[in-house]
Amino acid sequence: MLSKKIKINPKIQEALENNKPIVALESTLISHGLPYPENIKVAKESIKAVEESGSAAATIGIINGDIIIGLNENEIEVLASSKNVEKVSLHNIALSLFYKHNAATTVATTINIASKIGIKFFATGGIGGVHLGSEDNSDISADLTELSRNRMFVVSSGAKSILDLEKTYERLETYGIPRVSYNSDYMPGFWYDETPYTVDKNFKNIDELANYLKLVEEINHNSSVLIFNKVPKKYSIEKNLIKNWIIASIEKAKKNLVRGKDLTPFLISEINTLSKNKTLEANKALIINNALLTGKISKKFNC
Ligand code: PSU
Ligand code: MN
Repeated sequence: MLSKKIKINPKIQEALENNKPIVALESTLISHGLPYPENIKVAKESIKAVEESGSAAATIGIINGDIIIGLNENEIEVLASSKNVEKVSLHNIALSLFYKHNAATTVATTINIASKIGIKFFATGGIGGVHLGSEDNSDISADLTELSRNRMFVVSSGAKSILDLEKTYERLETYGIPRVSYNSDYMPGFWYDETPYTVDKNFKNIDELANYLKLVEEINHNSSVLIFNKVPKKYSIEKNLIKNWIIASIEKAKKNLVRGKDLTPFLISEINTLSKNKTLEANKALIINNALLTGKISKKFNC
């Protein structure tokens, strides 16, 4: 039986009961990844993109200690605009429920919750991964462990550019997580379109990709599958430009003693400023684009 702490939106309940395609969306990118009011627009446009493709969109978050599957407009507004929204991963989610907080779910917690109720697809911007300097600070996102523990079909533009992408790529392989893509030979770098790391398979056709995912399900593969979708060309930023912004913002984070779960939101926001919002525009575009692709794949998968 599902916990009373999990509240499912009637629209999503109906889709679950009738075996309709559903795409989960996360809320950390709303509360901690994008500034207000752009975050609300992106949240709404992502839902719209999923629905236009014929799937139901379930944005997941925590309101007053209840896990909501399918946040409504008011609830999205709360998570987008309140100052005291927690960022919850697996280590702190139960505390947040216990103390009845408002909280945003990361990739890790969204996957964990969505798979409990049988949602198979999830769209995000960029996953968390192995941070630069992990040899010293051991900062590795729980997104990776949760991807390894639940079978979810996850569309992203790779791992966030601020990370050690080579180590992240290798870690995915260690955990047995297939790294496939839609229309690119390499893993994308979030704000830029190509890293040097080759994908396990570049699918050029959604039918074939959906059929492959059916096989993954049929063999009861234990981990998630990562489906990479690069940032739309028009928004892709030159890698070397980004590199300088990353170095500068990591320096600033060190000076200000920003660590742990505050690090990723701090770096993203610093880099948005340094790039005069070029990275913000790329981030917005890729999130909506990923939602659209996920909706299409999940619809095909369901046929
Ligand atoms: N994708 C975005 N922006 C974000 C995130 C993803 O475009 O802010 C969030 C996700 O929720 C992801 C989190 O789980 O960043 C990673 O945080 P950390 O590095 O602390 O694990
Ligand atoms: Mn971390």
